[in-house]
Amino acid sequence: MTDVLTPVLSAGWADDRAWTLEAYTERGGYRALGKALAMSPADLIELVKESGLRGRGGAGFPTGMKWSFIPKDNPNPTYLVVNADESEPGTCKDIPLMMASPHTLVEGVIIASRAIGAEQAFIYVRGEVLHVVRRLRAAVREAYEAGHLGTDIGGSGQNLDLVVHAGAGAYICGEETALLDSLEGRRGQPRLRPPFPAVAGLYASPTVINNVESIASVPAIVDHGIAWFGSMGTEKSKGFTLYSLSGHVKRPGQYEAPLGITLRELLELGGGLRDGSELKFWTPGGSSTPILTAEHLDVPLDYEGVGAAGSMLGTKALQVFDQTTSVVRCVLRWTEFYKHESCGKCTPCREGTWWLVQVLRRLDSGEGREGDIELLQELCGNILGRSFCALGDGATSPITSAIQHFREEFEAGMHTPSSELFPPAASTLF
Ligand code: L3W
Ligand code: SF4
Repeated sequence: MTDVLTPVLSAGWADDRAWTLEAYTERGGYRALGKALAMSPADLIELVKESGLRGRGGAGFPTGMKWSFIPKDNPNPTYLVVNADESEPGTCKDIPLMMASPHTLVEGVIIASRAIGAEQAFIYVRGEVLHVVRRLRAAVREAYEAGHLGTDIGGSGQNLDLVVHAGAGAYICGEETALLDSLEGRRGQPRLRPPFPAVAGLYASPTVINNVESIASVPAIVDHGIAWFGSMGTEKSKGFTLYSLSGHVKRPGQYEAPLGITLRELLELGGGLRDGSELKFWTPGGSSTPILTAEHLDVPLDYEGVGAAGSMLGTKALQVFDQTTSVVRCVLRWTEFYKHESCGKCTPCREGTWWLVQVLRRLDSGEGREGDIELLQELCGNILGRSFCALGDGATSPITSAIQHFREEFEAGMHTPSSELFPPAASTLF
């Protein structure tokens, strides 16, 4: 096994009152800010570009490159928006990070804002998690009082105001342009791209939107340098990251490790599968990424490795299911989620997810019809690539991949209910 745990973001999470400014400063917090304030914005962008940091929200887009898209001569203000609308099923890394060490994010926000020339930043938090909103607001208050936010930060001439905004609780508001609509006070629905937010985002002004973990990774890179960051991970997927391990495992939780670690290694860290469990299938990055099986235990969990295995690294939410789990029932649960969360803007996703649920429900209850598997595939084919945003595409991933790996379970759904094949009492999850 590689030298696995690399606690950087999660360092100090267990400390007494880890979330306070005092505790954060004691463990080296805001040292990177001092270094960043002594650097020019252009040098900061170059540093993050060269570090190879890629977006941790799902797409893996190079963070420094995104920052460099901000136009130099735009007369409008530039904004930084942190996407803290963590809602992808199985994904639970940003919330613990913000709860345990909100100042890591605040420090990252200040550094990123300096890099892109923003004097106003927002953290858009998922509406249901008011405890996170309170924790962040307390950290922002402390940062203002310490002179890390406000005017002339650290005597550098840098100004920054930071607002923590609570959404109303909708998965679609994690889509970056829907998030902007919501932040502007409208119903959150995706916008046409291009223009990308870097050109016309919040209030039609240049806007960088980054995931919580991406921004929170920046202070450590500034503090320790790009050689240190690049010493972890793989050639194209550099650094450390938070993997959310859940399901039929002994010790579910957040595991911070280099990109490129395998599920086999992470399971070892998590104490293995529960007694009596055998790995049946798993998601590498939440339910929007095609499922994988026991065959893929040694796939490197980086953007390239998971891609080559036919899936996506996504949010690195590793949901692990054992032999007691009905694939059909699990996929139905996920599809009900997508149907519920579909914003309704485009027909393939709005209508398609509804029909997918109808077909999956009858397969789950053992009342599937001849041709239902082909019908599911056809419906998915009409959603994938024809929807307005990634939610529609993501809704098809679990279905098409589950049919690919476990077709016989869908065939069984034409005569036998899932509950008979996989009695719920035998499973600890459903
Ligand atoms: C300027 C260009 N900017 C791309 C920017 C773009 C965005 C970033 C990535 O979806 C994935 C999705 C979910 N000029 C640009 C440009 N950009 N070209 O780069 O863009 P993109 O389109 O590759 O992805 P996305 O729209 O950000 C995210 C997957 O993540 N996912 C879901 C995650 C859900 C959460 C959550 O609940 N919070 O994170 C899981 O796998 O399916 O594929 O910033 O503007 N030419
Ligand atoms: Fe809305 Fe779904 Fe269309 Fe996205 S794909 S715009 S969520 S209806």
